[in-house]
Amino acid sequence: MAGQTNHPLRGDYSAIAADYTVTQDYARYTESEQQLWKRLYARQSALVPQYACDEFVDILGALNFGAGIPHFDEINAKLSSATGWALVAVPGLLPDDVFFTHLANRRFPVSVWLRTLAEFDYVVEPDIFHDFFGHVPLLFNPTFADYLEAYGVGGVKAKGLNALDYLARLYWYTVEFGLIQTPRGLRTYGAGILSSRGELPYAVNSPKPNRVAFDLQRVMQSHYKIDTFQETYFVIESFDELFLATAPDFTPYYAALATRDAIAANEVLATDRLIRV
Ligand code: HBI
Ligand code: FE
Repeated sequence: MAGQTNHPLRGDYSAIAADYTVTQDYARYTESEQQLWKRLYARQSALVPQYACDEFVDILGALNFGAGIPHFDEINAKLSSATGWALVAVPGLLPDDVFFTHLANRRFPVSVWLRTLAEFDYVVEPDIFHDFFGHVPLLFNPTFADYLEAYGVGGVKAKGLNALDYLARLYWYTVEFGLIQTPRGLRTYGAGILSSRGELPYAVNSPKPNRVAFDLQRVMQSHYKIDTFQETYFVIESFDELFLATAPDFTPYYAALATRDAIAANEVLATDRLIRV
């Protein structure tokens, strides 16, 4: 997303290392930020059991990071033994190539700053609450963790092929706004939904948005909106499906996609398999 923002970035980039990482500097969080974290966590963790996939809910419960802003070190001790991933502290949005290189090496960038109280319901750039609550639990799931690494590897490659837009759409419609079929019905695994009070019930239950069975090239062809609830969600059957679909080299897909028009965010194609709620 760093490539798509035209406003100045929110974070403090003055002390970054070459790979854009910073130290978390835990002492800088104020008491009111700790209170805000607890409120954000309490609200969102009460909602997710109805809307999130079991993999997410189970790990969230086990991690239990609602008592205060989490220490990256403590989560990393657990995460490294679970899937070999590590969280790295960053000031905020990163240039695409830097972001992809971290993912390709099983490092997940997490913003160090927390939104303000005025942004309780919505913040444009990813803050520590979005990154932690939305993304960290599924880094403990081995299949999802492998998918995210493969995504990063694909991203590094895509840069040289002028295909970053396609990859950004894939990230958006899976990692951020993906839905998944489960024995208990439709659920979400997307961090943008999981960290949003309003979009959780909308994405999972509202009759308004389109829900289309996941198809890799369809997703990579589809525009998205960053400032409204999504008009279309893509539904996977399992994390295995996601990992397998993204296992092949994308180079031939990019060649095919380059010959086609992009699909509008609200458009439904005759070839789409629609999922009703
Ligand atoms: N940087 N910190 C951070 N978090 C993101 O989610 C992120 C980013 N930089 C680029 C980026 N996302 C997008 O290009 C994705 O489409 C990959
Ligand atoms: Fe995110």
